[in-house]
Amino acid sequence: MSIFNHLRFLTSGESHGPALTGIIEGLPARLPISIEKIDHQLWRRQQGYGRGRRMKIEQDRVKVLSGIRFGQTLGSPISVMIENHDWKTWQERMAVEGPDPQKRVVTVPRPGHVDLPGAIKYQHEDIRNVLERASARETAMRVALASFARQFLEQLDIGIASHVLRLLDVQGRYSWVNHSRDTQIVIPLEDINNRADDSAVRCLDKAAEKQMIKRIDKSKEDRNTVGGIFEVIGYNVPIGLGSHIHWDRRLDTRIGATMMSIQAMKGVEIGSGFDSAGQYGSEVHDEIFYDPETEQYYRNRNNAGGIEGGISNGMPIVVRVAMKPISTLMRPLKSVDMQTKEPVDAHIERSDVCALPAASIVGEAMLSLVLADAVLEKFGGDSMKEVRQRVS
Ligand code: EPS
Repeated sequence: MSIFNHLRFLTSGESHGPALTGIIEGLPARLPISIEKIDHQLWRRQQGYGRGRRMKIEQDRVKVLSGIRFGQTLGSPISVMIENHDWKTWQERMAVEGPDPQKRVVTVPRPGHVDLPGAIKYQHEDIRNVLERASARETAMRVALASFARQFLEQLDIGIASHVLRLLDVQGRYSWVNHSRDTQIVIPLEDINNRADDSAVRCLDKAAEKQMIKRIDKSKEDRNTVGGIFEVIGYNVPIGLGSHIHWDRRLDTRIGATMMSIQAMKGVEIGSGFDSAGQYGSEVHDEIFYDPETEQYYRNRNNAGGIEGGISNGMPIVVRVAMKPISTLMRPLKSVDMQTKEPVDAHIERSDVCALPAASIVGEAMLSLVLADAVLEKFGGDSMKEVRQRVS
C-alpha cells in the first residue's frame, strides 16, 4: 500500500499515548544529519496563530534510536521517537493494560471527523479508540521523518518552501502558480520560508495576514473553526523525476496522494489546477523558449506547476492544498449518541481554532518525502558520494 518506490516509512503512536515513533528506510549512507535541523522543523510545525492549549504543553524534540552514527546515516533503518508530554495527564485513560478506571467513554461522533465511520468499521464502543490515532498529532512524526529526506534534498540543492495562500475568504497576493519573472524578483524562492516563518499565519502578504488573524479571532469568539489553502513549492528540482509511462509512477499522482493523506485535507491542485478548467489552452500552457547562452529551455510562467505528463520539467513544483475547518467545534453541531441513538450535541474535545500554518509545514514534509523518493528512484546510489556523482 504505497506509492513510494525507494523510501519506506512508518509512523505509530496515539495523540495522548506515551510517544510517537517512526522508521524511515532507504536513504543512502553517509548523509550528514543535524538533529538541530530536525528539531527546527518540529518547532516550525508547532507554530501558528489559532492553535490550542496542547501546543503549550508539547515541546517536540526528536530522539534518534538507530541508523545514525557520528552525525551521518549508516544506510540502515533510522528509527526515532518524540515524547508526548501530555501523556502524564493521560496515563490512566490511555493505559496499555487493565480496565478503564474512569469509564469515560466517548459515544457522540463529531460531524466531519472520522469518529462515526471509524467506530463502525473497527467496532469500537469508545470513539477515543478511533480519534487518538486520527489526531493530527501524528504529523509531528511525519515532519521528523521527512526532515531526513529534506536534509538529503538539501545536499543536492533542492529546496522546499510553503506559505498560506488563503484563510476562509481572505486571499494573499503571492502565488508561485502563474508567477512571472517579476514575482520571483519580489520574493526569491529561497526567501519564502524565512518570510513565512516570520508570520503568525505563514502569510507573505502583510495586509492579508492582518485580516487572517482577525478571522481566527472572530472564529474563536464564535466558538467556530476555519481552514484555508496553503501552497508548497519545491525548487531546483531536476528535470525528469516521475514518469508518464504508468499511472503510479507519475510525480503528480504521488504528490496528490501524499498531500491528501494529511489529516483534514480535502483538495489538491498542481499548478493552476481548478482555474485551468475555466481557461483556454492558449492561456494555460506555458510556452517553451530556449536560451542558447545557458543552453537551457525556459518558460515565462508556471501554470503546469513544474510537472508535465507526470514528469518534473525543471520549473518550481507548486502544489496547493485545501484544508477543511477542524471538525471539533466548541459550539457543537447536531449528532447522535451511538449508545442511546438519541439526538445530542457532538462531542467536544480540546482542539485548535485553526491549524493551517502547521499543515503547510506538514505539506513541506510530504513533498520532501516524495521528491527524495523520486530522486533516489531516478539516480539511485548506496552512499551520498555515489548519489552526488550521479545527480551532477
Ligand atoms: C488534535 C487536537 C489537539 C491538537 C492536536 C490535534 O490536541 P489535544 O486534543 O491534545 O488538545 O493540539 O495537535 C497536536 C497535538 C499536534 O502536535 O499537532 C486533533 O484532534 O487532531
